[in-house]
Amino acid sequence: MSSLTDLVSGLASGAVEVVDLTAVLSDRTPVIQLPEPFASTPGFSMEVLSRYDEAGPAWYWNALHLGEHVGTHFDAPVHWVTGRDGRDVAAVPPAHLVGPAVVIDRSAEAAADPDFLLEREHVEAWTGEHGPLPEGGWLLFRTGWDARSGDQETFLNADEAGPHTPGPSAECARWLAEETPIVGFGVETVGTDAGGAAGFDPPFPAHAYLLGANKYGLTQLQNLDRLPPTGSVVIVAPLPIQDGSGSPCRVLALVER
Ligand code: 23J
Ligand code: MN
Repeated sequence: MSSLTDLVSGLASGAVEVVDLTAVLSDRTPVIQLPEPFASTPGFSMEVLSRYDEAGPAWYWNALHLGEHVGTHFDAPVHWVTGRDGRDVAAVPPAHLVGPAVVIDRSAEAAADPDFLLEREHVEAWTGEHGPLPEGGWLLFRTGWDARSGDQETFLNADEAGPHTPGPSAECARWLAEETPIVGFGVETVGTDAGGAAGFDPPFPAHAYLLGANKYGLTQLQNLDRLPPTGSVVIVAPLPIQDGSGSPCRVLALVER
C-alpha cells in the first residue's frame, strides 16, 4: 500500500500537517438556545469520580454530562424529522467519515453582516474558480465565527429579534442536499443553519434538506483558516451512540504543506 507509506513519510517530514478543527469542550462551551416552548440542550459538565484520593488512590477519572449537540459536533440524518428514516450516528458508514474537504471563505461578508447568507451563486462562483465540489466530501463554510467561540454571548449574537449568525439560504441548502455530490456541510457557528433560520421557508433548511437527503452536518469548527480552498482531507470522529442523533466529535484535517 504505497499511498499509506507516502502518508506516513509525509507526516514524519512535515509535508503533511494535521490541523485540529475541534473546539475544546468545557463548561463554557456555547450551546444553542431555542425559543420557548422547545427543549434546550444541557451544556457540558464533568463530575470527578476520583482524583488520586480515597475514591481512587492511583487514578483520575470523570463522568460527563452533555447534550449530543454540544461543541464541535456531528448531526446525523435522524436528528431531523425529514431524516427520521435515515441513519442514526452509529449507522454512519466509516467511509463517509474520511474524505476530501473544500473551504468557502465568506468571513469578510460575515464580519460586515452577521446575518450573511451563503447562496447557491456564491458556491457556484467558488466552483467556477476552484473546480467541482468533492464527491463524498465536505463543504466547509468559513465565516470567522470560530474567533467568538470562547464567549456564548458573542458566539450566539442574539438580540430581541433572535440570533444573528451566518448560514446557508434555503435554496442553497436544498441545492447542496439534492444536486451536489457532497456528503456533508460544516460550519463554525453553533448549528449548520443561520441564526435567523427559524423564520426561513422551510424552517432550519440546512437541517431539513441535508439531513433529509441522508447527508450530515458538522458544527463549531475551528481553524478553517488553516485549510486550503481545496486539497485537504478530513477525518470526522463522532461516537457511535446507538440511536444517537449526533455526537460531539473530533475533527482533524490533513493538509499538504
Ligand atoms: C435542534 C433544533 C434546532 C437546531 C439544532 C438543534 C441545531 O442547530 C443542532 O445542533 O443540530 S438549529
Ligand atoms: Mn447539531
